[in-house]
Amino acid sequence: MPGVLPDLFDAPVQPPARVALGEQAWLLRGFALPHVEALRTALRTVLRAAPWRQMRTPGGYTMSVSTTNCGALGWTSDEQGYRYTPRDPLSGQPWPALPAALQALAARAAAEAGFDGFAPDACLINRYVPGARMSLHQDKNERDRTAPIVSVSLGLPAVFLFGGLERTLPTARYGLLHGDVVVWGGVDRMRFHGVLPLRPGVHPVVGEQRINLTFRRAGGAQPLHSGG
Ligand code: MD3
Ligand code: FE
Repeated sequence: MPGVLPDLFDAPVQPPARVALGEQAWLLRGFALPHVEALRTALRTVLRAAPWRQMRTPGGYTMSVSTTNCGALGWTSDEQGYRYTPRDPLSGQPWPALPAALQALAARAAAEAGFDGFAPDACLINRYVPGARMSLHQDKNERDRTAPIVSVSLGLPAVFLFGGLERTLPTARYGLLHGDVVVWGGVDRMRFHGVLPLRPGVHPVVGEQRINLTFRRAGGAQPLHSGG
């Protein structure tokens, strides 16, 4: 049977491109890889106006991740609580704009996962250095819970915890790699989730850090038929 064995052995062993995390939650492996340079360029522009800062929690802790935002609304936290604001509290200025190319990337990822017409108005950007983590939580400050959330990972790999609708339910673990995108909405929108402490390392493009961008609909529901 000439040909058969070479074909088999030559076939690259590809991990699946789409992993179902839940009924309405998808991991899209490498979905953002063609857009890494656009993401890094946009990030540099955002950081000039709204640099990294470590937010305080209402409980009096300082978060181990550093954070910034772009878009009409940005997520902030201080002793008063968690909320979305139209201005950066550090500068008093509106958050930097959400670049159209990033908004389009988030919308295409959402559509891949079955959420058509996603129009994010907020992009929360987290920076993890080795040891930084995010404890198990739900994302519940967004007004529009019908919209999904789209997450883009850059840089060092992280172990992501994917739990249930109650804090005490068991969690599954997934590695999130440079260029991976996660989309979750619908019945999976309110799942508890977190990130284990980042392991030290050097990513060839991004260096000694992991950056995660989450695109959200934080304000009211988008008007139906927006844009005609
Ligand atoms: C949530 N960020 O900013 S996003 C956050 O990697 C946040 O920085 C994490 O949680 C980060 O609020 C995780 C990835 C993610 C993936 C799947 C989920 C979050 C999810 C499924 C359900 C709920
Ligand atoms: Fe979250």
